[in-house]
Amino acid sequence: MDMQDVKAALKAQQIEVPSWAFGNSGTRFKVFTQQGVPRDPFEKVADAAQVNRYTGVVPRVSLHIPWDGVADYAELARHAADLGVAIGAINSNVFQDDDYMLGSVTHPDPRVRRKATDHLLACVDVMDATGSQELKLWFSDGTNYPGQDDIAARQDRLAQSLAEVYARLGEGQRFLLEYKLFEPAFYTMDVPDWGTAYAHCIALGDKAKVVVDTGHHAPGTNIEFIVAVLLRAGKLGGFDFNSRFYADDDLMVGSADPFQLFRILWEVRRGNGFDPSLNGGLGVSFMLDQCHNIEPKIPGQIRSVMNVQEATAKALLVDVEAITAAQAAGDVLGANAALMDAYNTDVRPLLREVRTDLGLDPDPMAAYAASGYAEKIVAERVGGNQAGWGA
Ligand code: RM4
Ligand code: MN
Repeated sequence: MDMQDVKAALKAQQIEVPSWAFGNSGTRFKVFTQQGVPRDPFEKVADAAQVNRYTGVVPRVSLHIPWDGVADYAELARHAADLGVAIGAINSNVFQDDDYMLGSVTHPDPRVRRKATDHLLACVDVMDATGSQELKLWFSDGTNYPGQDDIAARQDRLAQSLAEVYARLGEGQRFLLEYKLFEPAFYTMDVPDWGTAYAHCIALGDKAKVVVDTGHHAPGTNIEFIVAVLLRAGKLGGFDFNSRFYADDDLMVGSADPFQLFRILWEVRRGNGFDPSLNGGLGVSFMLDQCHNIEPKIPGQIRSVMNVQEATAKALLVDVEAITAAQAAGDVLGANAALMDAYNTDVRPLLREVRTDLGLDPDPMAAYAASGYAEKIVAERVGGNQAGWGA
């Protein structure tokens, strides 16, 4: 790739930010409040638009329903468009109702399963109203104790619900099935790994893809291997990017292990995953799913977007001819060096150029800090209830 192509690819990359990252968050021990935090979905979208304003590569914001429930979703979509962004993935939530203690779509009681599936169908209505093209399905369903429920029967219930939701998807819409190893269920999760998600998606068809949340694996898991395999199978729908040191930490992407992020994005490039025409024109979605518990939220998102861009730039700088030749020749050290040369390149000057070309300030963090927006929202957002994770 010559430098012009690398720059063009960086300008074309789209990263999506989560609405919930702008609200207050914390751990089960304490949620810390911050001044100026949004009080409703309209304010969350406004903050997401700031991330786009200073990075130029964040055209969409994901919603979480019912956290982002509004009376008129078309109005929310218009509000987003006025601010230069659009509504991205609709994230369903079947994990915060008392009825879901023993599961949602896999619950032993058909009444609860009906209620959960109805929520998923209602999320497709929100997609229709907002122009969103993807539904993200994450299930907290599972069991805590051996013998608690029939593992295979729960898979049947899951398959049934997914089939109903799949049938409801319109033209140009898809769902992304997310897996997670453990938590909140500690013995079995009903969608614990990419294999289970893949099996359900394969059974349904092209509109069902797997989403890889980077925080949802066992320590030491080779995530880039999963990415390569899913891309090869045409089943990688997207990412929920975040970083983890221990469990599902939801820290800023690229902060705990930037080398892992690079390795993932290299496999994306190798598997043609940056091609927007992939997956019937829906491509691979590069979404963030994180929380900013102690850092300011908008700068936290800007930093995260920059981290993804830096890792992407390094992946784009890998000399494909050199690595391919080394691989073919069995030159282990040469192939590894081709990868490491790219990783060890300082791509910050290149990204500053990309931003300048786009008419942006080359330093998004400084530009946002100087804009006065942070002070403005602290002064204006007085009263009301601050949005918070789970509220
Ligand atoms: C889950 C999963 C989902 C996210 C929720 C908040 O662990 O990662 O993608 O919507 O958390
Ligand atoms: Mn996620």
